[in-house]
Amino acid sequence: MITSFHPPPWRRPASKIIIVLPAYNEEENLGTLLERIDEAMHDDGLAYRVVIVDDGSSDGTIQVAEKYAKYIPIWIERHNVNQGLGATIRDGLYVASAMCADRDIIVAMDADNTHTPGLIRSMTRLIQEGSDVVIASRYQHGSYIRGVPLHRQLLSLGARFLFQIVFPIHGVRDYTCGYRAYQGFVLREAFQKYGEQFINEEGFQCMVDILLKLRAMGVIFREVPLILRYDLKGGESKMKIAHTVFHTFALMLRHRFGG
Ligand SMILES: Nc1nc2c(ncn2[C@@H]2O[C@H](COP(=O)(O)OP(=O)(O)O)[C@@H](O)[C@H]2O)c(=O)[nH]1
Ligand SMILES: [Mg+2]
Repeated sequence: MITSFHPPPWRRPASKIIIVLPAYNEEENLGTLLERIDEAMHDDGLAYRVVIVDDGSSDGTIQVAEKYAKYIPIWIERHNVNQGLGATIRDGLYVASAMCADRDIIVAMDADNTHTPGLIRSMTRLIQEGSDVVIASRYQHGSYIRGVPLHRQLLSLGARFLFQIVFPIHGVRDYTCGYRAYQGFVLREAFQKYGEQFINEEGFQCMVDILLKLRAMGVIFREVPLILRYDLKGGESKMKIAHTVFHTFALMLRHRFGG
């Protein structure tokens, strides 16, 4: 006898990927990146959407985003004036966590076309296997870095060792890379716990700050080896080095000694 099956009542819709792109004057890079993201998602059969936060760009970033919104589900957030990476990542992650369903995964990456979109597959896989946050890491066996100036490599390496000593996090070596996947509900819980203070660092040091706050929530972290194609980057890096180093130290002291 053939029994007819019902869809199980507990089964929730499959994961969707929400990709957050903080963009400041990325006209040159954004279009190519969106095409590469779309191909990677299509290859993997993953349902996805993109959240672009334009941080008061003075070039054609918005026009590029609008052009691709005809083909790809893109949500565009705009800052009228430049507010820095911290506020931009905060708004992008907030919008993404507000729109995500229970099993959705949020991926943040640079909009400068240096982060390889094909990695989203293994990052989301690890989330589905039980991690809460997955970092694309320069310090895992199999990572490959092309075109990053030596002084930038040394800075990231310095941050790595310092933070591993002062704030060891099981599973984390790369504290500063912005390419990460988050279990959507974990971000939602973080916004509930910390409110606006979840991401309150203005500059690039927000990346470390986010990790330290999630660490305090007992989140499970893992890493995948990053392929970083800095050689594909159009235009200059927007990181203000001295400013970021100073604020990263200040942040470390604040987390260590409170206040
Ligand atoms: N919102 C915002 N985003 C920024 C700013 N500066 C850089 N970004 C974005 O942050 C990401 C990282 O900047 P990027 O120049 O790639 O830094 P690098 O790769 O570390 O040299 C990119 O997606 C930039 O568009 C800024 O002032 N505001
Ligand atoms: Mg970059």
